[in-house]
Amino acid sequence: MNAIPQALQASSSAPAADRWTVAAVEALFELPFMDLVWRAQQVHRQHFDANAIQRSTLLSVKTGGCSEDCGYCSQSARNKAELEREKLLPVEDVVAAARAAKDKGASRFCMGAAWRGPKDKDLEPVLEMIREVKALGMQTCVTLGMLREGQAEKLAEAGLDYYNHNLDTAAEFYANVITTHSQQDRIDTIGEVRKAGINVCSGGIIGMGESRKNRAALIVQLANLNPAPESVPINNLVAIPGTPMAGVKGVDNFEFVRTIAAARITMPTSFVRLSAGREQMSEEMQALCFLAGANSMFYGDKLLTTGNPDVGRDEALFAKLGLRAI
Ligand code: SAM
Ligand code: DTB
Ligand code: SF4
Repeated sequence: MNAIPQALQASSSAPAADRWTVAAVEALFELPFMDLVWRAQQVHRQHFDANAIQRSTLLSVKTGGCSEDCGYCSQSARNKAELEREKLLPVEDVVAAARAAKDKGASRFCMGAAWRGPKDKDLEPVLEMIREVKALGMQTCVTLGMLREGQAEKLAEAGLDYYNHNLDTAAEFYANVITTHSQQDRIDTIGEVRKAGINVCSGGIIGMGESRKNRAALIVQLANLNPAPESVPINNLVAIPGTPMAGVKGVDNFEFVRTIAAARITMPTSFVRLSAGREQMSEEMQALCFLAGANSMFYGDKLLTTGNPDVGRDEALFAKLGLRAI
């Protein structure tokens, strides 16, 4: 017998924009785990090769000293995380890192800067990074904070493929984590990115003390962005010493997998990225996330300031699971 309510069963038609409600996504979270993962895998297979995973490599091109007070972040000047601040890296160092990432099998290179948003003078060298990384034949992504009018167009002209800007957590929980900007500021930047014709990469962090309802509400916000982001990073909080989140317990592994499954079901054609926190996960946990519909990951020994599984370990996992990189 199939215990899944009719309304929650996979249908061949894509969900209309604004279809998802918090109640409907909470109902997904409440499904028996096996039913939820089965449903997510079914949706996944309607739109993707279930054995193919997209791989992006990250590089922090400007580290630390950020004016914002994001409670999870090692790079906020207000937090006490142990971190070497760095100025913007020279373009040639960035291109060398991108070339190395390509040689190891990454298809996208994502450059992050610890800024509230870029000043116009900061943007020029970043545009050069984008042009040169793109010339290597890689997809490009940057995450530079909030954009002012006209900046997204410049990024588009340089050939940028994706802009990462996370909603991070549900609107109702946002002020518990960040007070120096609002979630609406972030939604506005995503609007600028869309208007410029750049693909949107937007997701959030799980395990910051939010409720299940908050997690469902974040997924609903992302799914209803109209269109949903092409790429949806789901980060498991890395509780970094010296940040206000250092002592936060995080969520149970199954709850994290449920969140991945809810993202997959509500955003059937988006790449769902198993993002920060992979270093602390077993291989079996990662396989469960892939089974629940994650089909993208950060690949390379470092995220921005914290560790990620080394490339050899990931290659071994791909071989064990018969996964193919895209
Ligand atoms: N300053 C830009 C911004 O805030 O968009 C770009 C860099 S910021 C570090 C990019 C994203 O990394 C954040 O929005 C957050 O989702 C994620 N992140 C940062 N620190 C994290 C942590 N300790 N654990 C999990 N995710 C984290
Ligand atoms: C995203 O959602 N996660 C990445 C990327 N986008 C920029 C960053 C994760 C950072 C994890 C903590 C750190 O390494 O500082
Ligand atoms: Fe960190 Fe970005 Fe927040 Fe700055 S804006 S503190 S870099 S997450």
